[in-house]
Amino acid sequence: MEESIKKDFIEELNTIVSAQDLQNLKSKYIGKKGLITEKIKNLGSLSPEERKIQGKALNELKNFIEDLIKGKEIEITEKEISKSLRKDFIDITLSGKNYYFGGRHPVNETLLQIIDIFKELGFTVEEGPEVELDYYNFEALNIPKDHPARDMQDTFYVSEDIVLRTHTSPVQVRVMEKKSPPLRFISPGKVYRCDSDVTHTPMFHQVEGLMVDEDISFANLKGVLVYFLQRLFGQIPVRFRPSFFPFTEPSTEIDIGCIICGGKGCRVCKQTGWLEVLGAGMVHPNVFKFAGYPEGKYKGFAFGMGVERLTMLKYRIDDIRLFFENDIRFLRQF
Ligand code: 2U9
Repeated sequence: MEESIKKDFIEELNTIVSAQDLQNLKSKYIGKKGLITEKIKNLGSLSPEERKIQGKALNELKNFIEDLIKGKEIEITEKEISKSLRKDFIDITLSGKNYYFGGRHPVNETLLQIIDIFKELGFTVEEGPEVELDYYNFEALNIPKDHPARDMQDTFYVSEDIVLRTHTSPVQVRVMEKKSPPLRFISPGKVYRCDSDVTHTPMFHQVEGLMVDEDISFANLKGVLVYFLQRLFGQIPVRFRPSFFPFTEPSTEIDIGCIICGGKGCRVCKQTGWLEVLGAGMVHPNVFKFAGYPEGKYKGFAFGMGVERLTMLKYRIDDIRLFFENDIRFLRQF
């Protein structure tokens, strides 16, 4: 009797490949209502001698079945593990994905370099509105109503007396209204002019600067600006040419030796050997008058530069519009 159960069990066990089927087989033989379990329950109806012999045989059979099921369990688990290892194989020798990191826009890079140099010289940074009163953009800078710099073609008018600032100079006027000298600061920011070609865009960035005290001279202007240019471009030659701005007197435009041809003459410097990089001058007495400073007490120098122009020279870029196209192939070069 026990021998034939044993034989059936082994035959069935050999066909089993899944954990679920093994569980079912286990229930069939040694589960709560299993074949062997039922037989053990029925032992009570036998005589004491028979019960002893049958009980021993059934117990041995139960242990035998339990051992084989445990063995099969291990076999199935191992098979399943190695199957999933094969399926989820990761080739750690493959090269990884490339991630591209964002970078600073070249104009911003130059702007931050300029700010750093002036900060080292003790200048602070001041900012102001881009939509500005005509008064701060023109009037207070000694540019009266009929001045050619106000030409409709250059200025974006928002209304009769409100403009998009054409330079960051109104920031200096606003600071002077609030603070008394000594003053030493720069005003970086966006400015707007109705102009567009390879060297002009309707919006560009300027850094202007102002230093005012009782005893400021053109020598201070020269010292600060030559030092600044040689920090930004290296040990290049610098020259000053006389010029005119309504808000400075005397006024000057400042050139550096052409960094493309080394001064020999090329297309970029229009064969002159020089590149114009800064405008500057001693603050006009009328500008101090508008700021409400006592007449004759203070002197100061001011300067201005276009950040896109300096960036174009530094990186030898020949079309200003490239800065605003946001072509990733262009931007990745910096
Ligand atoms: C105040 C007094 C004086 C600022 C100055 C320039 C000369 C100048 C140009 C450079 C290239 C503008 O970006 S650009 O086109 N700027 O030449 N700017 S002096 O003078 C001031 C400003 C504010 C109260």
